[in-house]
Amino acid sequence: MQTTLGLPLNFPPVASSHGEQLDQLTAIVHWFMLLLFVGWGAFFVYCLVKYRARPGHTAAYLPPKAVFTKVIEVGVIVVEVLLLFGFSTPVWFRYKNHPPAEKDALVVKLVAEQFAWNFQYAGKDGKFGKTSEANISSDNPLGMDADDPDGKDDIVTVNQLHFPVNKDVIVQISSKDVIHSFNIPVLRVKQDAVPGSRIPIWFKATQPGHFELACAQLCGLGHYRMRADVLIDTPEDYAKWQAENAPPPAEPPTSAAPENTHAPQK
Ligand SMILES: [Cu+2]
Repeated sequence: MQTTLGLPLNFPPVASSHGEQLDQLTAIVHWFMLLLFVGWGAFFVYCLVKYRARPGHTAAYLPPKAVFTKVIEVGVIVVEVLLLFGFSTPVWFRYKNHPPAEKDALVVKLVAEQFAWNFQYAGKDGKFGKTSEANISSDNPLGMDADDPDGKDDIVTVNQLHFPVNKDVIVQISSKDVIHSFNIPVLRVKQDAVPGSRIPIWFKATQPGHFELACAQLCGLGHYRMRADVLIDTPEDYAKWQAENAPPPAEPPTSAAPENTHAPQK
């Protein structure tokens, strides 16, 4: 069984650079909570025995005057403040205050919908094609603008997120209909997809592999099947995937009357 800081938390494997720290934080919180649980439990049993009903002993409904309990209460507050500001906040800020630069990262746009994940990659030119609600249809779930030259080389996938290992990835998350939640357990990332907002989340994978993205927000009847394949590729495999999935180059404009060299002779 996998342990973290001596606790059998048995998390899924970690495949992101910040995941280890979050796991350690979870373990620290669990240790403190275990301490608190045992401490308060023992105190509770002590009170049950000491103040039990017995002859010659009547219950007094007065606030406690003991200094000991006050010390414990202050102790709990100190520990909780320490947990929040000493451990959680620094770990959170270290992750959230340092987004990678967009120019050095792979940026992917994501539009969630009932019940699928639509990804858009900028393609070779590094520019995302325009999208518009007006263009959305069953075979154009992102509403890509067919006339926009920036979008000609964009790669669009459904329920398939590819990215290279050891590279910063920024996913800009949005939703078409209701609130969904982008959750990749092995990367320790989770972010709500909110209609009308574009929320960035970032991570760097530390190992290649095939993992799962699952919606973590009950979003309707088909919620259970709202999942996607997460494929963390080696740089070579990613380049190969990109090349294989790039849309074919636009056909060069043909002249008004093309010469037909294969026309049957009359
Ligand atoms: Cu969902």
